[in-house]
Amino acid sequence: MAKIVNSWNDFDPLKHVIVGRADNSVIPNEEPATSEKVPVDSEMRGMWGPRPLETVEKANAQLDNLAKVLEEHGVKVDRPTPLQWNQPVITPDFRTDSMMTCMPPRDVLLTIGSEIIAAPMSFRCRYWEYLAYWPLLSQYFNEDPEFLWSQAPRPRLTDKSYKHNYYDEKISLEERLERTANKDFVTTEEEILFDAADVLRLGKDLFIQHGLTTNRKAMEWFKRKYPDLRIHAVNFPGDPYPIHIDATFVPLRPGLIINNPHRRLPEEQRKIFEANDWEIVDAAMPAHETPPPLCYSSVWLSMNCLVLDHKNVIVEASEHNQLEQMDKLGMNPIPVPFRDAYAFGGALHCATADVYREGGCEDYFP
Ligand code: DAV
Repeated sequence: MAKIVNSWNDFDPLKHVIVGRADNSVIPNEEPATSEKVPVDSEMRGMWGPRPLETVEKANAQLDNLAKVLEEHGVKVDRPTPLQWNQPVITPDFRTDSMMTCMPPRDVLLTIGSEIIAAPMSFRCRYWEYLAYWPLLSQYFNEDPEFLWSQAPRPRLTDKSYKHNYYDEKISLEERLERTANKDFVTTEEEILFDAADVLRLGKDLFIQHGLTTNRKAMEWFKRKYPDLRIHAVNFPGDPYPIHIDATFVPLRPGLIINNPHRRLPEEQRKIFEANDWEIVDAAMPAHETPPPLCYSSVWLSMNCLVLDHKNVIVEASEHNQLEQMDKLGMNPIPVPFRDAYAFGGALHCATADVYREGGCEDYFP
């Protein structure tokens, strides 16, 4: 019996990680609050069905290569077991016609110390996604006597969990930004909802983005679950589609964090970083003007990097501005091609979930 699960942040030396798989991925059909999360000018609107096999194969080739690079850097890599995602989700409360994928593990699995929590996601199509990781978590449970295998309260996702007709296609960008600033989002406070990728872990402090995929009730749940940790709600008023914190606010090492210059952390919320001598640096501009085809995310996946330790960081190979910035910040960037996987749910940080990083629960903001 050995310790398998341990991770308190995104930058201590990475030793064991889960890398997603694109097999059987589906573009889910519309359900409450999905169209609100897809940008109005996106080619994805109204589109659904199994993703073209050729794109799945290309994504898998890059995911396999990422796994290989990680192994070359001494990181153990595990892979999920994809389901046949092209099946309906039926519960006593709703029915939706398909599931999605197990490509972005970061959205689903949240590692805090020796615990991994499956998130209570707000998408109906992602209701069973955690099952792809259950064989791995079962194995960790059998082998690591300290591993805490957890599941946040499962949401019912009835119609009460969403504001209906909240955004119509005519809403202007200004109105959207105003809603973000007013913390007025498409999901309601009916029940606890969060995606793991909205939670930024920095030891004793969790910075949680309040947005389209995470609500206030989730913050309250974290406060009660972890009385020894400090929970901070953060929001980024420049983001018209606030989904996940990892293309917005990305720590590189203790004391250094990059922030999306279009989604700057408000003055009030910067204070805790400044008071503790953390440097918040504007992230470099993305190298691309548009995301790749059939991709939900923005060009800011450029900053969605995977930090291996306080020096080494994996950055997408075509993101030359970001690669250069890493170098200037004293990091050693390792370029890995990954754009073919973006459409399946994100970049290098999204595509992984921590199992083991060295180090413990530090207090960076005493
Ligand atoms: O900028 O589109 C992507 C985050 C994916 N986990 C964005 C956020």
